Amino acid sequence: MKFYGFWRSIASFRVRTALAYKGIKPDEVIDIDLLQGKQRDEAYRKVNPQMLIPALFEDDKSPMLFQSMAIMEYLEETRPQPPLLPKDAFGRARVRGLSQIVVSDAHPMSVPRVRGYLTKDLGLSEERMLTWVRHWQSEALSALETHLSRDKTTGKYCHGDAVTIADICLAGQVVGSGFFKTDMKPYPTVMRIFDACMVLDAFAKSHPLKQPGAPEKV
Ligand SMILES: N[C@@H](CCC(=O)N[C@@H](CS)C(=O)NCC(=O)O)C(=O)O
Repeated sequence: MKFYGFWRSIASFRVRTALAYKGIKPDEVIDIDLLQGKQRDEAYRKVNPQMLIPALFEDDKSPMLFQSMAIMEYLEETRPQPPLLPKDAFGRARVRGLSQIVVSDAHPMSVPRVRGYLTKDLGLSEERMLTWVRHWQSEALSALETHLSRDKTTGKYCHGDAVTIADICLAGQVVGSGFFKTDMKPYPTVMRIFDACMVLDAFAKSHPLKQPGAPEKV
């Protein structure tokens, strides 16, 4: 298995955590340095035409797997134990819905290509761009907090007492929000679940700041 990622990438953190949770260790991990814009190099464009990480290859003959949600679902289908989705359809829909608040609605607002477009193409100051990022992060965190604090299906983790893809997405949202110094005080349920996740080995060792080349803090 070959995994393309980068320490700072929250989408890579999601897939890295799912791999670790399922006890899968890629044979090869290739860093695509987002801070140097390496995702746009011709060599990586040939791997993933969208010029985004993560990407995963099962083996030399497998197709390129792309988009973190699709990759996590692929891992769940091919390695069902330990599960990352509930058994019932309502539960799976809730877990996917919580995940999509992060993956579809919030995360895209803060990725390098969007931040670069806001500052370089549209001329926003760094401060205004950060206000944009924090705004969309707060919207997602607020939606997660409301869901998680009012739903009876919330348990130790986002859905009951077993880790799911929603917890992986929540953890990425919290770590990503930390990178941009978004205020986390209004989200106690999100933070309670984050803390419960981060004591688990799969989450702790997959943390962006625990990866080779990462700084001690950002
Ligand atoms: N929806 C995608 C998002 C992938 C994504 O945006 N990855 C970021 C890093 S977290 C990236 O490669 N950004 C490069 C860029 O914005 O130029 C997924 O979940 O995999």
